[in-house]
Amino acid sequence: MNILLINGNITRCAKSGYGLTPAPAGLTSLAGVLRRRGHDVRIRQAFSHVLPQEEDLPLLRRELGELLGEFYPDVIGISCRNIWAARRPSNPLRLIEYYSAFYDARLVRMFRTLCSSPIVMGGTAFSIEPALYLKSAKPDFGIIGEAEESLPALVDALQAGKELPAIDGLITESAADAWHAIQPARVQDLAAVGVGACDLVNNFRDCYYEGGGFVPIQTKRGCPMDCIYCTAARLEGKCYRFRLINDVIAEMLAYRDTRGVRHFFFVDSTFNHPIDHALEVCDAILQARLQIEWIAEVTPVAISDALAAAMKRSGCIGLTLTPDSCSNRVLKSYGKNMDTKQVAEAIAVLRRHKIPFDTCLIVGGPGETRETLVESMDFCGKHLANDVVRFYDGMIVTSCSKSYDLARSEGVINATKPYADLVLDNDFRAVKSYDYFFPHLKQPRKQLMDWIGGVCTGPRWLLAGRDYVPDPQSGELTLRPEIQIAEGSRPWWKGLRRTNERRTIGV
Ligand code: B12
Ligand code: SF4
Repeated sequence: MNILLINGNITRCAKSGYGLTPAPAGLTSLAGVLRRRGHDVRIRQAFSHVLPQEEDLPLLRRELGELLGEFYPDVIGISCRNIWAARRPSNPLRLIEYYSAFYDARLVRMFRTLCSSPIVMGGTAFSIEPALYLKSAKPDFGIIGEAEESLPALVDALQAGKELPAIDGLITESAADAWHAIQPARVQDLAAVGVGACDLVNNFRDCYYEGGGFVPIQTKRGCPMDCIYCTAARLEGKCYRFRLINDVIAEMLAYRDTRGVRHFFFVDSTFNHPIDHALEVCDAILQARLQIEWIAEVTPVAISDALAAAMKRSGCIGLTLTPDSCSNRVLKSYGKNMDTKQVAEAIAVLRRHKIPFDTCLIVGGPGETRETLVESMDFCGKHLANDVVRFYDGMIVTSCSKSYDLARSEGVINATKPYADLVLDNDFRAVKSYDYFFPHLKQPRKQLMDWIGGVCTGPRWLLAGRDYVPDPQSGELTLRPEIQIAEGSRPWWKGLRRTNERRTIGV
């Protein structure tokens, strides 16, 4: 069959914490499996669905029409990655316009006017909030979770024209309200994933690499840790499953040799845990003499000198540390299973091995008080005074995370309807309660932000709600004009400078 896979993600705030649009790792992986089963597959990036006005829809129709002109699909798959659109809506009073589902729904509508091929949605955002997509975009099918086995099964069934068999993770609009009961699809043996079809993404360098991009490579799935806000348990499960190391290296080689790229991002939820596996990946890179540069997100609990040395030798040029807080009380309430001593040790190891890093914190989530935030800021002032630290104000609560049960038990979230319905009913107030931000202080957000702004004073510290603003032209979130990124910095945060280096360090 002819299968057209569309990447709907266009979050490309290259100069912000959102980063350049990541290459569609999920679609590449799916395309590899589908092609090996004899299907003719294309992967395309959509652009015009996020243009601000409905009057732009003819542009979208033309863009999709051109795609269909060169390849008539029997099935269309749309990958939905981020829940939020990270751009200024054209109508700020319409809640759905803050969500990528609004834009992906345009894709579905336009395809419907151009062809009658069945449309399947999937991807991380779809898997976390399927009802929002099913109710607003109305695809024929959705697949919750990892689709390397379920999508081929669906395609086979559609080709055979028979009644659909039971397929893991498969959902349709009629079951939208019962989505919690559907187990996400999961590939037990990642050998079945093989090597992704990186040659099928067109315009790869321009879309995803030039201007600071990193090519996504996954070495494993799953995470056994218990951070309360995290969706990994739903998306990938709690047990590690490892890809064959030969497949990982073969995929990097294929990207390097066919696309001329040499910068990679290990997209495992945490690259360095378990340490043995991370060491194995570093050794394999060295043995294969890949001569590449790479970055990853790492947990402070698993950084040894031996690993840091191996990472550095194999081409690591930057890491993102994700302690989420630097107060022991909050580390506990966020379920982080570490203390600030371990965070400080991890920082010391990275410094010893001269590995640049940035650090991410979530401010105002469950257990956070003014005192704990000051503790965190003190720690950052002591250990990270001149480093890049990204402070995200508010913990986003999704109904598949532990923080949801907690926020409900505290009465912070007391909505009686499912999240998707709140969004579609334009209920701003109820939806706002899913952004957990010092709810017990009962102070307006602006007041709290002014206070946090006053203590968030490092010269290279970013406070998301203050420092990320919509670009006046495109509406995409970007950094405030006084925060500059030096041209060609990889990763972007290495080149971060404030033009008004105004601040005193620490609290
Ligand atoms: C690595 C990563 C990043 C890296 C990406 C680096 C790179 N160059 O690729 C960085 C750090 C830059 C990043 C940034 C962001 N990320 Co991120 N990221 C991830 C992470 C850990 C892995 C994504 C990945 O590549 N997976 C590997 C591929 C193979 O899997 P996959 O894409 O899920 O695809 C599978 C399925 O989803 C499905 N599928 C996918 N497409 C389709 C299509 C169809 C038709 C079907 C049927 C199935 C299907 O099948 C695929 C194969 O199994 C995920 C968490 C996670 N564990 O998934 C978060 C995640 C995707 N990120 C998320 C977010 C929010 C962001 C940011 C907005 C964060 C921020 N505030 O800055 C930005 C946005 C970036 C952008 N421009 O879009 C969210 C998205 C959902 C949400 N809550 O909105 C996730 C899920 C984490 C979370 N909080 O829950 N991210
Ligand atoms: S936040 Fe990271 S370390 Fe914590 S549970 Fe999620 S994937 Fe694992």
